[in-house]
Amino acid sequence: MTIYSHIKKSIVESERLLAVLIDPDKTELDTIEGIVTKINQSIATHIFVGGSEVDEGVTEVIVQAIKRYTTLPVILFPGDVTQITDEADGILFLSLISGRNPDYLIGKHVESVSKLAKTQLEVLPTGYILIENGKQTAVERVSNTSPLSRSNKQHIVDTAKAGALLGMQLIYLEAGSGATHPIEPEIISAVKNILNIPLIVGGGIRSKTELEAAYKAGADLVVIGTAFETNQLFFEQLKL
Ligand code: 1GP
Repeated sequence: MTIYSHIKKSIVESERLLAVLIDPDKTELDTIEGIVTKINQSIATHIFVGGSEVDEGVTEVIVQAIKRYTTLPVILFPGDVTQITDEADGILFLSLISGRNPDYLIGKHVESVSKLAKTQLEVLPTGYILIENGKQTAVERVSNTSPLSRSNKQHIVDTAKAGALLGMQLIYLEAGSGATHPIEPEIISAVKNILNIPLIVGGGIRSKTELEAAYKAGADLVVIGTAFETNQLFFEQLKL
């Protein structure tokens, strides 16, 4: 079964999906075995690998190590073309549709084609929507784009709908890694109401309550990075 059909099947069966985000830039190679062992014992269903700024070659080595210790699907969540590696199972082919920088709407994608052609990666076209959160995020800085205002819900909904109409297979609502607040449940549910494709939500989720709130509002797959990085007990707390 493909990664995408598994995500869709999980939604039909009301299974909640959770991706742990590993940023190769912040992760030492010799800690991977311990991290992945904890992920295997947790409720996580996917591992995402990526970061806004990662040195060339580092992602490949980290993904190789992750794959050694898990059978969970490993999906690239790349900040740049240099993070593409055939060692993973799939790739979020992200179009930053909240921004107006052509490089992140189509430019990087064209650049990546010859690299992707040499891989077996499952490509998942994803409309990536950055929502303002009170502080500047790495995505904002690196992509040189502005996030959408969280007070203009209709604009966020219309952006997600436009992504779906363009043929995206997934929509990802992003508050930014380490965001002060997660995306508000009202925004998640407003977007979910108009979508018939899976909805990913991430950024700033640090507690089981916030995780549950995101699912309740309509998130199909939640992404958590910082909470796992800063609190190893977070894995255990999610089971309680
Ligand atoms: C960032 O959505 C992800 O791209 C995860 O964010 O690190 O805040 O969990 P956190």
